[in-house]
Amino acid sequence: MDLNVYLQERIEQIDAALDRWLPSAAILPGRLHQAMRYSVFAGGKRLRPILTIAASEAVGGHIGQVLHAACAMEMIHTYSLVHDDLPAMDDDNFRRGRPTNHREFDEATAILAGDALLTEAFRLLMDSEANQGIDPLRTIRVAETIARCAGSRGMVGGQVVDMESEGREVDFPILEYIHTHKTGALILASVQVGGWLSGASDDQMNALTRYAESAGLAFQIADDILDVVGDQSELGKDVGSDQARGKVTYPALLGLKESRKRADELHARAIASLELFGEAADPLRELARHMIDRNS
Ligand code: GRG
Repeated sequence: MDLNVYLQERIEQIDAALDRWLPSAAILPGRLHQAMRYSVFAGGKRLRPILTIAASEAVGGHIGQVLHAACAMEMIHTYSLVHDDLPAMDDDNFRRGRPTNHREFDEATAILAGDALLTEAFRLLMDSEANQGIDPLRTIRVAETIARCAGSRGMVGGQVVDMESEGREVDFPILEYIHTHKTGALILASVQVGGWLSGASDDQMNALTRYAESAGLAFQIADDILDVVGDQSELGKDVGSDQARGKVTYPALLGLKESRKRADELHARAIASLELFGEAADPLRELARHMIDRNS
């Protein structure tokens, strides 16, 4: 399969659906809706929604069963970036190659746009039309998983420990906690949701979970490496910011060479976990490579 063609097709489907489901800037409160759309349509890679769709395809499902959930994952991801960039957190000026939300609008609007994106994501997950034909228990399980992965036991928890660790000496278990929670939890949820909504068996769910855990951690190690060796214009954000903030990263603890080796090992583990799916998991296989070989 040609990954670029696959990505392009999926991105177009996801963007069209996001445009349909996000409130229009013509609806009150227009500025808030404009701010939500500003960050959602700022040119992200759409990795999480694509993983949801690819996981569904791996278990014999189709995009129509999971598109709403895929878009919800992207809304939650975007909210996390908007809040992460705020002055109270990373205080960043650029994201996805353009001014951050609070720079383009104002701080209160950015906070509320993030809040509204998170809330809208759960509305969409529960959308009665989008859930037609899906066992309601699966929908409940999906919402529960996403809430857990995004909350204090997942992404928010990872963010808090990351902030608490800035400028401190941190050991490997804490670094792994940060990475598996701040980044890994949402990637895990994205993959699991695709499987559940498309009727995956327990064996298939276990395999998808192993895949997502390995690929998610490899993705974050790649992100740490890019912060050291990446190109600012391709990344669309500042390079070297982790070190400047005294953040704990893989390259800081293990060095670049060992970090790359660890990412490769995790990639191999992710691929091995997909064996039972055959060709249907080719998109997931290609995505795992893409997640560590990327330059943005
Ligand atoms: C504020 C609750 C809260 C959480 C913030 C996601 C996050 C947690 C912080 C963003 C900072 C960061 C570098 C996190 C690591 C995860 C990561 C690599 C995010 C960027 O994801 P990409 O590369 O971004 O998929 P695009 O823009 O392509 O969607």
